[in-house]
Amino acid sequence: MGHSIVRRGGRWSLAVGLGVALTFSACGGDEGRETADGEEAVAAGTPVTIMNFAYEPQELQVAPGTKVTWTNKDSATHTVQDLSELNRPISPDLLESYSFSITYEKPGSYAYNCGRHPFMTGTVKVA
Ligand SMILES: [Cu+2]
Repeated sequence: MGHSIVRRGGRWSLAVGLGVALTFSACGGDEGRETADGEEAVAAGTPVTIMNFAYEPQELQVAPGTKVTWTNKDSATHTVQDLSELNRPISPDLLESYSFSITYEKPGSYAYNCGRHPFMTGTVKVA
């Protein structure tokens, strides 16, 4: 007989504190379009991946009014620290799989970096 272990293999259903809903970003699909049913679409918007201590893409061009969403895929904790005239407060610490978004309303060039690793830099160009 033995016993069977039921595994929910292949299904990523991680619940974290802070009310952050994780989407299934580990399963391919760089579109950031897979929205979890009924939940706030954290991954919606133009995605930037934080990986290997770098932002990818490092430079991003979007239209005004675009929401840009960073998702940390490193095991290290990172942040998104706006360095532009927006004077946005720095993001919370982004643990692995956490996301953070900024909506850019006006045309311009918006630099940011990681508050923990200032050598990690990126730019959002809004035009
Ligand atoms: Cu960092």
